[in-house]
Amino acid sequence: KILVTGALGQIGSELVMHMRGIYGADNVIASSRRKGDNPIVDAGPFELVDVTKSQEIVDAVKKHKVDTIINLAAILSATGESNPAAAWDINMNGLYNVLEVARENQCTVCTPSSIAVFGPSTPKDNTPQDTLMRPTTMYGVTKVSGELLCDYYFQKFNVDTRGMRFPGLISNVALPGGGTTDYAVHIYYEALKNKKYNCFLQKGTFMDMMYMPDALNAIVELMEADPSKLTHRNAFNVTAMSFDPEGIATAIKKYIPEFQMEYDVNPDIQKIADSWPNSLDDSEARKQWGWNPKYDLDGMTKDMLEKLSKKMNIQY
Ligand code: VAH
Repeated sequence: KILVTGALGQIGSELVMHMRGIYGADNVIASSRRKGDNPIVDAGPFELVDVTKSQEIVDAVKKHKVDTIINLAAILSATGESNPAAAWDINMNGLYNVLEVARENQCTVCTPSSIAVFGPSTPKDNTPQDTLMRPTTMYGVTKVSGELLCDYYFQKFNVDTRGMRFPGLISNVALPGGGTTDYAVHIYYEALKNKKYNCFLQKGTFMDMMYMPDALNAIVELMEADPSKLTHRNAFNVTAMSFDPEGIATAIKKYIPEFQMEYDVNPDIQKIADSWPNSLDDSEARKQWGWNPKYDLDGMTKDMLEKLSKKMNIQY
């Protein structure tokens, strides 16, 4: 049985449905610290779990005989800069609680990391799997610490922990919450609604990105990977594409020729984006567990616009 924490967030909203399609609805328990009006809550097993409250994790694990925890509960980079204490509490104390429950109940744990583990002193192009990681955001600090904590629980207590460093994730089901890469999601909604988008990052800000279907496959494939082949655990570089605002605007114009891009740079978010790599080297993930993304920028743009135009009932 699989417990997904933070299941009503950007990744969780799709991962729960994806995993229920593979493993059966009753074998994937969605959980979140509040119910919200997400259809997932009534589509299968759901538990109220606040990862900062260890007993709530224990209760869900024991009630459902959970053997795998996908820990998605987190505060993202931009929100984390405006509330660093909350980011530390949920991202670190929450992770610690999950790992302790996993140790006592023999659960496997997947906690996604992020390109946010890298900082200004990290090589920016083709960033290696093993390299300098001195992040300058609280989110990044919790993600690099989280990677080290997960590896510690693997080495010291033999808890089967695995993770991947996700780039910006683009999806059309649930909106992301307070990420630096969120512009690449909002731009598609705005392109359909207003045929223009006012971007908070400047031209030439290259970052790694990935379409959500590839991210969902990454989690399942890593969790199903043969452990004897994994020489890394937390966490694998994974990417599918790298683009800047002009790149995604050009991709959209292929389908919406009248689309206009404007710029109103947010210096705080620009600072975060500038501290991250331009492109990752994800050859270790490809070698050790067969990582192989399907969507490039054009394929993602075509699918995003098709899905969103149906969802918002807007033709283009
Ligand atoms: C964020 N979307 O922007 C997340 C992610 C790499 C970016 O960690 O904070």
